[in-house]
Amino acid sequence: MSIRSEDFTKVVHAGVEPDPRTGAIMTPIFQTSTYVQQAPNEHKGWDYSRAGNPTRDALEVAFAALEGARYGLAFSSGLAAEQAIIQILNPGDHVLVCDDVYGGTGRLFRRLFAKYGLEFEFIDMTKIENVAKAIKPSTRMIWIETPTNPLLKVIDIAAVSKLAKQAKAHVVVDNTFASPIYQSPFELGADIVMHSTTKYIGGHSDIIGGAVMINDAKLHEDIKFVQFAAGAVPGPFEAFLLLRSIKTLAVRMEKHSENAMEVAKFLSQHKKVESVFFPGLPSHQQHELAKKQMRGFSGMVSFNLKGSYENVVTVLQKMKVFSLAESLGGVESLVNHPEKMTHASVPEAMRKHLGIGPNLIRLSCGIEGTKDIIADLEQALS
Ligand code: P1T
Repeated sequence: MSIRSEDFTKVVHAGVEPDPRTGAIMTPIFQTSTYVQQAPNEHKGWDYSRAGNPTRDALEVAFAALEGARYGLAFSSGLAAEQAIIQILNPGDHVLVCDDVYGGTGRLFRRLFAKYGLEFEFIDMTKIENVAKAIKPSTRMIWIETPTNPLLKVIDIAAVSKLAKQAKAHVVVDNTFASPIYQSPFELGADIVMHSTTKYIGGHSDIIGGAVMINDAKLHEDIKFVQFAAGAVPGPFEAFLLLRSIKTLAVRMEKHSENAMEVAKFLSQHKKVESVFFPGLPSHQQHELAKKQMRGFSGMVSFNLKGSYENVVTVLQKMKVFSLAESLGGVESLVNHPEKMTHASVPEAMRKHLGIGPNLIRLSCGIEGTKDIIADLEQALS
C-alpha cells in the first residue's frame, strides 16, 4: 500500500503551464467577470466568467489529471457538484444511493430533488446482491460514496460498475474520503467521479469547492451545460488556491494516512473504546476489498466510545490537537460528532439503523506529529 511515484509528480504539475505572456510559473488570477470582444461574439475564447475563466480552466485541467480523466469541471461546493450531476437526470428516473452518505448529500436528494420527480433509494451497497436486487428499469444512476461518511464502509466499485453497465445506468463515485491519491474509480469502471474539494484537495480549511471528473464526451457536455446554465462556479481566487493546494496533495495524504493508521491501532486497543471503524484495520468488514481497490486508507477514523453521552462530550471538549468542528481533510486534526453535527439531517430511523448514535465520534487526522495526536487522544480519554 503506497502512493504511486508518478502521483507525487503529477500533482505538482497538473494543469499548470507558464503564463504565455509573462512566463509566470504560477497561473495568474484572472479576477474578471467579462472579456472585451473584437466584434459581436468574436473574442479570444472567453466571453463571460460563468462560462469560462482562464484560472478556472487551469484548475479543470488539473482536476481531470488528478483522476486520469478526459474532462474536469469546477463547482462552488461539493454539493453544487452533486447538484449538477443529478440535474442531468429526468423526472421519473430512479437513483440508487449507498445508505451511509454525507448528511448533506442525503438532504439534497431527499428534501430537494425528490420534489422534482426523481426517486432515490438508499441501500447498503457493501452487499453487492442488494444492488443487483434494487436495480429496476428506471434506474439511471448508482451513487457510491466509498469509504462512506461517517462509518467508513467500503463498496466494491468494480462490482457495482459491472451491474450498472448491464442496466445502462451511470456510476457516480464520491471520492472525497479516499482522495485521488488513494483511489482511482475510473480504473474500476465508474462513469463520473466527484469530490468535495473543501476537503483533502483543498486541504487547508479555507475553501468551499467541488469537482466533477468525466471521460465520456456526451456526459461532459451535459454536466458542463448545467454548470454554465445554472452557474454554481467558483471564483478565480478559489481556483488559484486549489491549484496551489493540489501541488502538496500527495505529501499531505501520506501523513494523513500514517497518522490515521496509528490512531486506529491506538483506539482499537483502548479499554474505553467500544468499536473502531477504519478500512486499514484487519478487523474492518471490508478490509480485503479496501486493500484491493485503494492504495492507502486515507485519514478518517470513526469510533464508538463506551459510557454515556456526557462522557462523549467531555472527551470532545478535552481534545486540544483535535478541534471540534464540521468538515475534514485539512492539515489540522478535526473531531466531529456525526449524530449532532454533520449527520443531524439524516432521518432518525435511518441514523439508528446505520449506527450513527450518541457515542459515535469521527476523527479527521491532520498532518501534525503522530505522537502529539496520540498523546492528545490519550489525555482526552483518560
Ligand atoms: O461541503 P461541500 O463542499 O458542499 O461538500 C459536501 C460533501 C460531499 N461529499 C462528502 C463525502 C462530504 O464529506 C461532503 C461534506 N462533508 C462535511 C462537511 C463533513 O464534515 O462531513
